[in-house]
Amino acid sequence: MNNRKGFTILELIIVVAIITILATFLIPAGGKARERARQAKARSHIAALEVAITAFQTDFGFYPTSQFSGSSPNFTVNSGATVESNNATIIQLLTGFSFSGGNRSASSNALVTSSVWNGPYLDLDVSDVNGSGAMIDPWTNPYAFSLDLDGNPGTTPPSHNLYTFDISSAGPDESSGTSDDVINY
Ligand SMILES: [Ca+2]
Ligand SMILES: [Ca+2]
Repeated sequence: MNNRKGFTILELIIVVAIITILATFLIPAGGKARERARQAKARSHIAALEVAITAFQTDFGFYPTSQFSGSSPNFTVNSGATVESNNATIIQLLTGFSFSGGNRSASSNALVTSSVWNGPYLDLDVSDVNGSGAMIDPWTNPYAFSLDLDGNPGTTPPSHNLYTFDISSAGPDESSGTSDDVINY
């Protein structure tokens, strides 16, 4: 009787071949599942942003922006202001936090500290924000925002939701304006 210990070379070759064949099928499937999960996360981020921005607008009468004047509780959008695109500004006004370098601190923005502010409208983890305080998508690129400030469809951006706001992620290819973008329009 053959008292065998360990593997023969042939057996090892067969095992390696089987693992290679399995990996060929499983790794792309795993990659696709991860990509689907990232896309789902981006869609859920945008849905949460839509709710948060709308709730802010309900309280203030305008979308989150640094282009305002007046004092609490009577704030108005600056005349001539047409759009707010600053991701970090919008995120600060929605969360009530100023994010910087992986830390967050309570915002001292006049809107946030006013009695009108009834947030946080959005809860974010520091991992959802980059070092400059901008909210990032699952591919670590900042979301692009265009929030209408003047109610005038003749002034764009926003280029799609003329009276409300456009939000977009560049998606898996990390390039904006392509078919894999995750958008609210
Ligand atoms: Ca406009
Ligand atoms: Ca894209």
